[in-house]
Amino acid sequence: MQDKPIDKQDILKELEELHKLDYKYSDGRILGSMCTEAHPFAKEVYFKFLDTNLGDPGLFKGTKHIETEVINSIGELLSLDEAYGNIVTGGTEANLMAIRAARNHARKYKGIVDGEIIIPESAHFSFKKAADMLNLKIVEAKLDENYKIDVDALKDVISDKTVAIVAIAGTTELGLIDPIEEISKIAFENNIYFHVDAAFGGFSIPFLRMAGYDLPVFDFSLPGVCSITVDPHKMGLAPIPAGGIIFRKEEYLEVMAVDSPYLTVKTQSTIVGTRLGASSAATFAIMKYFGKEGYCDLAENMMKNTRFLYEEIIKIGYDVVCRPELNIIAFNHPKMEAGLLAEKLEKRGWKVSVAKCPVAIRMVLMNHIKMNHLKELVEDLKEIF
Ligand code: 0PR
Repeated sequence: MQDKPIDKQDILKELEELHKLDYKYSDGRILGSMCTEAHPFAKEVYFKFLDTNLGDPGLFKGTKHIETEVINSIGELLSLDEAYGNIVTGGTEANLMAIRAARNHARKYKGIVDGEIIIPESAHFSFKKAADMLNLKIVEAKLDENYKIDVDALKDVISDKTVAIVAIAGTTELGLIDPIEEISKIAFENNIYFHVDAAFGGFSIPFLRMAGYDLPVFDFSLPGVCSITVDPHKMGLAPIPAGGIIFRKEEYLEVMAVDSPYLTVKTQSTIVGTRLGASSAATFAIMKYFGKEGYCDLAENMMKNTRFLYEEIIKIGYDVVCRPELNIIAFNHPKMEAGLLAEKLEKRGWKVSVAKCPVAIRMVLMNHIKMNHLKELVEDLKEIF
């Protein structure tokens, strides 16, 4: 740090120069991100609540009420009358809280000490972080030929050390939904904690179902489901950071509670202490602003774009990995390696990512990708072919 204060204008100039190095969602070139530009109204509200701290909710009673309302609204979307949980920094923290709740619950009620979690091969890497931090062993459940959890293989790996089973509603690489209803039954019968990671799909599957899309149930209407991750900062159009963790019962928060004697509340279950109220306020605002109708339109629009690109890609001759269930498309050139294809696209300005399972170009069609961008992309894909 320099000794003397610097003029605001000079600081801003330096920051703007650096900001220019960032890609902008509005250019329509970011095809490998699950985040998008937050809605301007959500950003406005976020700014107003920047100084609120949900780590000490007795000081910020209004903002705590807002968080509770948001959790209840998301809970209602997920078929839960009374929801418990928090708005956190993202899917990673939400998954970490879920696995911590499962581990502590199993320790308290079943006496399991060296616990294991069963996650699909398609699970987001946040579960590896959670297992590492919580000292749990990861047991992978194999996928079937459709890249979804193979339910029989899952049954085979359940043991008396299993503290949680995880399934995904909107996988990171392919946007697929695991057979959650079947897994819920297995978890329920075996009295095992079942967490659904709907970080990506949670803000679109319920709305697509309302709009008549034939997508499976993944929520608390299934009795085995104990918690769900749903991220407002992905398909919810809330500003980063906004993740959501919803629990079926309060006892899952209670088993994580530690004493916080000098605060205005006497226990705390979240991982983070001082935490943003702005994320809750912005999520509250955007959910009210869109309503179910607004989110239905958004989700349907992204699916229409996905269908358009999917059909065009097939017409050109690329091999698609699977029929998209949500707004993610993965495909390969019949003769060109995915890495090389990604490089060629990158040279033309497209920021794509390469999926690992299976290796393929992966495109996430978020709200910042409009039809004009897709038409340009199709032209480039034709030329490269
Ligand atoms: N669960 C699922 C199913 C996810 O896809 C992700 C993130 C997480 C949990 C973790 O969420 P947070 O990153 O909010 O903690 N999926 C994306 C990914 O890792 C996140 C992302 C977003 C990556 C924007 C790149 C990017 O530009 O691929």
